[in-house]
Amino acid sequence: MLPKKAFKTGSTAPDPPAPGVLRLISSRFCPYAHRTRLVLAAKGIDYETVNVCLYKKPEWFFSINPLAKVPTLQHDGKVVYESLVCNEYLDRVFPGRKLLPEEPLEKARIGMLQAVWDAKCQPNLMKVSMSEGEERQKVFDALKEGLSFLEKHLATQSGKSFFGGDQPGILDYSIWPWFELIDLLLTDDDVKLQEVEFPELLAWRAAMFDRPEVQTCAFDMSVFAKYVATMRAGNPDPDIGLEDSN
Ligand SMILES: N[C@@H](CCC(=O)N[C@@H](CS)C(=O)NCC(=O)O)C(=O)O
Repeated sequence: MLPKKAFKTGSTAPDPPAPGVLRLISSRFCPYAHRTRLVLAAKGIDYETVNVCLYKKPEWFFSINPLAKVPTLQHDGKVVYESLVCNEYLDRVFPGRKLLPEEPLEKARIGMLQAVWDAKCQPNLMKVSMSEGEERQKVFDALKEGLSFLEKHLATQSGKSFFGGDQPGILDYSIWPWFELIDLLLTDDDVKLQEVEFPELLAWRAAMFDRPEVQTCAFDMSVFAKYVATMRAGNPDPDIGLEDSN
């Protein structure tokens, strides 16, 4: 039985996954790993989890993934890492609902929105939560500029709630972890997303919250907040909330 607590520097590597078993090397509070957990849940794929501590990385992790980052998948002797690569691999290899569009232009559109998210939204969202005063307002404006591309795309989808259409697709899951955390990241009133500016995106967020796969994977916000407090105190605790577990 694999422990829930994170493997740390000096730990013995767990045995490789048994044949046919998919393993996710993860970290409980990582939004990138969360992307992959969402895809696994959406497609109904069985898997086991090995949590690693990213502040005191186990040495053996580097021999599986040279970057030693999560998420990393192990599957029948193969290794796949980088969240978007993992998600595409899972979508292609496993049966279940297809999350990536087949149609080339549709696939290109999703890829371009992902690039906008990566360049203009995700970094600014993190910066807003860490900056103050004028600088924070500047970063918030840059974030809103990025988000307006997503807003416009949703507005062109005539009646479809998700970037994937009637159901969430690969992009919905890859941007969701940050939207789930948005109330922790954008705490003050002057940096809240307003209904009048982002009606589509806020409706999308509400629709995502209703999805069973999103609910299954949801972060426990009170534990997440405690984790953030340990980070801010300079001593991140990847096992917070697991005091009674192994
Ligand atoms: N581009 C990577 C980023 C993954 C990532 O940065 N994960 C963090 C945890 S949230 C990590 O593994 N950090 C360890 C490190 O940067 O060395 C992906 O999409 O998978």
